[in-house]
Amino acid sequence: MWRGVIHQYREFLPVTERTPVITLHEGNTPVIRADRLCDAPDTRIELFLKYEGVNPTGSFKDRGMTVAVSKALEEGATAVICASTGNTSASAAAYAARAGCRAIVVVPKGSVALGKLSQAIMHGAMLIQLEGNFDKALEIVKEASEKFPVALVNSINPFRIEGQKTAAFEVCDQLGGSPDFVFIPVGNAGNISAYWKGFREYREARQVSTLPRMIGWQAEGAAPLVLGRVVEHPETVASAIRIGNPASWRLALAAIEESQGEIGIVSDAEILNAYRQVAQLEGVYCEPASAAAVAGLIKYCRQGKIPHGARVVCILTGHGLKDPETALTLAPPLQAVEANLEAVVQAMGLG
Ligand code: AN7
Repeated sequence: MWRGVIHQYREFLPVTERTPVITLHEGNTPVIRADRLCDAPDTRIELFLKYEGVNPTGSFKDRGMTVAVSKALEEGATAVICASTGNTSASAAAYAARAGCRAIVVVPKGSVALGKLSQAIMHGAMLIQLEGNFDKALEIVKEASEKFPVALVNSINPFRIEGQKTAAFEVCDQLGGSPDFVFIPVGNAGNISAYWKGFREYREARQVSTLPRMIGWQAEGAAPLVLGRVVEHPETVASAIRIGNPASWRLALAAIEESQGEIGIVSDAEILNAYRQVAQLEGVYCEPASAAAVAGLIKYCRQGKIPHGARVVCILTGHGLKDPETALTLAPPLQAVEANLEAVVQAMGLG
């Protein structure tokens, strides 16, 4: 039985026998071969989708949350707090529920996808909507955690990064070696930093002999790392990465530089196109933020920037069901037909 990332990768994690392990058996997500998405006549790449959307709460955040909440509990915390664009709050709420401690989640009002809000509510978190964006929320919870006895579980908590690096170990274990390229969406920049740490540690431990290039992607209206400056009013259809002042700024730039990678921009139109393409060509449903990496991949492939035969992994960070509202905006208004064969045949375009 798979028992979660702490059990699986214990020797790489800051836990001891005294750490109470709070797990939902996260991790062990599939790498799915994808042959249609970047199909080009002259360049064949070996593409895999790391489907993190099938984690217990539907996103990669569970990997970091199992470690952060377990350590918080070990240190005697009775409440955890986070700022979130949605997925962190869903994950914190679930793991806190399992640990029997309180969760306080602070989210930007009106810009969290419905699935994520419903999770925070169902798991019994205290949900505080802020008249302000994610960056402001993060500032506030940081200060709150310094002044009150609540443990911060955003990715500035190093235990979060420790847990999230297990995704890199898994990719290597599943592929039987390191990939050549990793495509990944970047918001608060914790995940790209965590993957790079994971790949490096796995090589140091001689589990793999090479390292991938880290290729990060930001949305056009929320691209501080690409622009090299804070974005005061970040905007993008991908609400999960609507972040203007990423906490792991320096770590992310180091990952890109050390891996001889790159960080690029994709537009909302490119994100929505990729969102649909990966669902319709590969049968894999991810949320818009994850599609930013897919959009980057499609762009990169078109530009011929990936060598023939390269092994590429694209990280699909969250499940499409998190944000059904965005999916529905892509379809014409749904209409019903009369309940008889003729009406249905006509609707099929065969009448
Ligand atoms: C689906 O939940 O920041 O660069 O508060 O939900 O590590 O921030 C979510 C981020 C990518 C970006 N894909 O990862 C939050 C939050 C999805 C996400 C990202 C997020 P980071």
